Amino acid sequence: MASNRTFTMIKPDAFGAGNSGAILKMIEEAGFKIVAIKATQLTAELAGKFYAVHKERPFYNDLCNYMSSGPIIAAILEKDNAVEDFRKLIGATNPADAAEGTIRKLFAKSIEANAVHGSDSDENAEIEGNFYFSQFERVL
Ligand code: IDP
Repeated sequence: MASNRTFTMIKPDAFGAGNSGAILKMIEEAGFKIVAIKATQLTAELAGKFYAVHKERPFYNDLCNYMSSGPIIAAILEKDNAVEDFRKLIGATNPADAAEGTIRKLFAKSIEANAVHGSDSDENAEIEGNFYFSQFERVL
């Protein structure tokens, strides 16, 4: 059975453009409950740990620099079928390919500065949520 939680970040481009509130509103209107949330900023080293799975990809260093270039919002979201439904809500990695009405279509600037992160599996949602939040910083 699919887990009912996923993990998201509002990335530096969207935070910096003042779109965090509009994005969180879309998330809640799509039926997700925010069960943990914080504003924070990654160092390049921490971004490197978060995205370690992409270490061999050509965009890895740029991605780590970009993700540490400004504040972000990290959050854990709850809904039935959370991982899959949230990936649908955010749209394709490249905003040029993202469906109309998706968060990335509306707010992303480029394939790198693409407004939001969404976990790609239940296992990664758990790992990524634990990267940012202790048990005391989330709804049980
Ligand atoms: P996803 O975030 O849609 O799951 P991934 O392939 O896991 O996409 O890539 C992680 C992040 O790395 C993307 O959200 C984006 O910020 C960045 N990224 C992915 N592909 C590229 C690329 O070709 N050039 C630059 N940045 C990229």
